[in-house]
Amino acid sequence: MKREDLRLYLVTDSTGLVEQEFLAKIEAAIKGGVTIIQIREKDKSTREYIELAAKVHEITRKYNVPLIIDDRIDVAMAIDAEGVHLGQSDMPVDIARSILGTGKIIGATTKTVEQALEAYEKGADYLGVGAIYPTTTKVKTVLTSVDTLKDICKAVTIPANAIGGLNKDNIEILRGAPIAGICVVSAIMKAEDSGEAALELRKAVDELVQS
Ligand code: TZP
Ligand code: MG
Repeated sequence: MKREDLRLYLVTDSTGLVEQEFLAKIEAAIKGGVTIIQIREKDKSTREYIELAAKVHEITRKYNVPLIIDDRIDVAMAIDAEGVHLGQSDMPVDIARSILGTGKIIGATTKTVEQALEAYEKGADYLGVGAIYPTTTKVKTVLTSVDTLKDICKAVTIPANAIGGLNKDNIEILRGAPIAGICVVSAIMKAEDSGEAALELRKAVDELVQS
């Protein structure tokens, strides 16, 4: 994967949205400037997860945007997604790599330098680091300081993204951290106009990362 692919990373949440709204939000967000999408579903059956992921993949393929599946290697393989994202309680990165091969993207959530080094050594392609701010998204997480984020970026040669409570008005805190981009859920999924939200975020993150 290219470092630039991580610039504006949308993690989806279909909670409270009917399927057509959900898919429309994703397409609008891509048009607005999202560079990579992760489907993250916690309450769906395997069948529902695969069906939804296939529909999202139809959209992402049209725009040449990589599709990552949270946690579920089986779902990623079922729809031939571009990759998976693994948390600290999910399948270890090296085992996922041996199943998926080198052609797929593997991302890992890490909150400490130690976890980051381990994910890197086991073959992760990129890291998600956070939560930087408290989040209202359904997730078990603790805060990670920007100093730790900077240390992680320095400790590994793979790209790292910041995640957690981020929006266009609060990412200034990340200035100077050598991140590849930011990951957001609410800032796009909860926006009335997800295309406009993505456009504004993309402008802000481009300015931040290139500085
Ligand atoms: N991992 C750490 S924070 C988080 C995840 C999945 C959720 C981020 O969601 P939001 O709405 O952008 O705060
Ligand atoms: Mg997980």
